[in-house]
Amino acid sequence: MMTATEHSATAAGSGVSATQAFRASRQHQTEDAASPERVSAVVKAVLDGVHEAIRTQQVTYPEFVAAKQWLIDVGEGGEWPLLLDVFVEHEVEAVAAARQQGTKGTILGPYYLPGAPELPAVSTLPMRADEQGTPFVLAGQVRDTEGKPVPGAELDIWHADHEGYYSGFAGHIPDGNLRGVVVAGEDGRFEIGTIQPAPYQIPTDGPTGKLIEAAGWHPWRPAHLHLIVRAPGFRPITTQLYFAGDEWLDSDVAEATKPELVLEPRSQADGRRRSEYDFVLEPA
Ligand code: MBD
Ligand code: FE
Repeated sequence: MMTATEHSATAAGSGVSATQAFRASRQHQTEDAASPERVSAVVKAVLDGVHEAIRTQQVTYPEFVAAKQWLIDVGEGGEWPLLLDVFVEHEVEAVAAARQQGTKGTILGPYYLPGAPELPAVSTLPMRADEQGTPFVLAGQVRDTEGKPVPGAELDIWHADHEGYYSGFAGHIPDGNLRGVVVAGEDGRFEIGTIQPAPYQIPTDGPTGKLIEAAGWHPWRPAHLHLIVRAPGFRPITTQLYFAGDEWLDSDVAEATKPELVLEPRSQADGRRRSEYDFVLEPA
């Protein structure tokens, strides 16, 4: 029997959905094949790192077999997007960020879904009639690096619910819940009504969760809002916003927090919590 706060959001369910979402997003992207030199250099560096770990840790045959089984399980559970985004993406993002101006970015993660409905500059995200969680407003302005408003900038926003579950990846949540593309006004301003998400826990019943448990790490990400902020002629910014005081802010399992991305919500007159956050886009 499930209680009101226990759901069938299994690792296998969300893992397979994340893999499908990744495949679907790939169909819209065209990429040049990497040169043989590049493939050789990068893959050799990765393998060198693995070999080095085997030597320094004196890895045994039973450990090698356990690793092989675990890697098979990651694939079968559809958890490659989850695993790679939790443990690897932050480093790819850091390499990219070193050449970027404007608002800090951070990792995309596995739970973005394109095609959320467009909403006016002042709007409330689609949510259940009885959506739980502290009502919250994110308001601000999108500007360019010279300080001029970017009219009609899009804020593609998605986040978990008050239990840390994402629509599209947990069967008990309606499709599209807490997802939307908010179109800023002519002055670049926006005001998005939603609820504050809960911290996110890596599903403990899948291979990624099993690894975390076996290693004695914790499986938590601090509560966060995901955003892609975009406008024609500008480099899109993929980022996340966090909440001051969050228990997991300094130990995010995905290592994706940055001090510039932490909100300090205040209570506003209508009882909702509110944060102001302005985004700065650099030319493409
Ligand atoms: C998430 O919600 C997330 O944002 C990342 C990066 C990884 C796993 C779950
Ligand atoms: Fe997330």
